[in-house]
Amino acid sequence: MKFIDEALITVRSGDGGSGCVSFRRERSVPRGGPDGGDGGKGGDVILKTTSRKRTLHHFQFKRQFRAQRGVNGQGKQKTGKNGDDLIIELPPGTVVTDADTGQVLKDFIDPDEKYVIAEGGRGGQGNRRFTTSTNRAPRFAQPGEPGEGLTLKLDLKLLADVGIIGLPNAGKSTLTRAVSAANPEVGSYPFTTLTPSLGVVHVDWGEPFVVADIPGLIEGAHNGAGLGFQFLRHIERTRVLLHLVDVSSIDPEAPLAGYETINNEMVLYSEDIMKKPQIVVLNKLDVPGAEELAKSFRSALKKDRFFKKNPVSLSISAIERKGIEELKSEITRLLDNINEKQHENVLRGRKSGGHKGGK
Ligand SMILES: Nc1nc2c(ncn2[C@@H]2O[C@H](COP(=O)(O)OP(=O)(O)OP(=O)(O)O)[C@@H](O)[C@H]2O)c(=O)[nH]1
Ligand SMILES: [Mg+2]
Repeated sequence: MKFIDEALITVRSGDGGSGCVSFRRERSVPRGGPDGGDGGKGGDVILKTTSRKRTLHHFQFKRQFRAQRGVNGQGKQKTGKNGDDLIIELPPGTVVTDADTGQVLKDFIDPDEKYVIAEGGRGGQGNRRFTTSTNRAPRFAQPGEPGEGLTLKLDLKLLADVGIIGLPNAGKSTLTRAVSAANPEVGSYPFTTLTPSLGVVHVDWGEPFVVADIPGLIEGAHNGAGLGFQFLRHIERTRVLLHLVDVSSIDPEAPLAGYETINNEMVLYSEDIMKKPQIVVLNKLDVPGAEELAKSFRSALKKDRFFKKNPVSLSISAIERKGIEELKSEITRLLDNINEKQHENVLRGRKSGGHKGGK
C-alpha cells in the first residue's frame, strides 16, 4: 500500500448571513421603525495539529471542507447565529502551502497548534443600522460577506514514531519489510543498511505509525564508530525504541552482552534516549535452539534496569512473519499511551514534550 505523505484539499469558510429588512408591526405602533437584525458571522476553517494523527492518510477519503454559513438576521432586531467553525486535524510536521500561489502559509511543528486558514465572512447589517435623520425607514440591508476559498497542499515531513535499533545483522531491515511496504535491502552481512529508511505500518484498528530502519550500531557508536553518530541523532527524534536482538547470536554464558552494548552506546550518547519507552524484541525464533537461548535471555533481562522501567518483551521471526501482529498492537498501545500522557500534560498546562517520549 502506498503511503500518502501529501494531500490536496479545498477549504471554504462560511459566508456571512445577510442583514434583514424588517419593520416593527404592533397594533399600538402603526408605523414602526426598522428592526431588521444583522446576519451572523460565517464559520472559520481552522487547522489544528494533534499527535493522535500520524499521517495524512485520512485525506484520501475526504478532500473538501466547508465551514457553516452564518444565519440571516431576522425581524425584532434578532441577530443571526454565527456559523460553526470547522476544525481540520493534521499531524505535527505538516507544511501547508497555498496550491495556487505556491506560498507556504503555515509550518506546523508542535502538537495542539491552531491556525485560522480561512476566516468566515462577516454578517451583513440589518436595515435598522441604516436609519439616518433623512431616511427613517431604510428598505435595504447589507448582504453577508462571502467566505474565502483556498486550495491547500499538505506535505508531511515524516518523523518516525518507532526507531528500530540493534546490532548489525539483527534483522532490522527484514522486520521493516515485514511490517511495512518499505523495501530496505537485507543482507547476511553486517552493515547492509547504510542509510535509515522509513516505513508506514498500517494497523487494522487505529492510526498508522511510522518505523525507521536504522543501520546497525556497534560498540563506540557514540564516538562515531561504524556508522554511529548520525543514526543516533535519528533515533533521538523517535518516540519509542524497538530494540531488536538476534536470538541466534546470544551467548548462553552472557545472554545480555549484545543487548547491553547497544544500551551503553545510547546512554553514552544521550541519557534522554534511554528515557524513551523501549520494547525488547527477540528475533529469529525460527532457528534451531532458539527457544533455549531466548529463555536464558529473558530470565537475565528481568534484572536489567532499563527493562524494569518498560517491561515489554516479545519474540518474533521476521523472516517467517510470526509474532508480527502482537508486535504491531503492542507498539500501537505504547504510542497511544504516550499521546494520552502528552494530552494530560497539556491539560495541566505543562509543556507537551513533543517527540521526547512519554516519561
Ligand atoms: N532465520 C532468520 N533469519 C533472519 C530473520 N530475520 C532476518 N534474518 C536474516 O538475518 C540477516 C540480516 O538481516 P537484515 O534484515 O539485513 O539485518 P539488519 O539488522 O538490517 O542488518 P544491518 O542493516 O547490517 O544492520 C539476513 O540474512 C536475514 O535474512 C529471521 O527471523 N529468521
Ligand atoms: Mg539493515
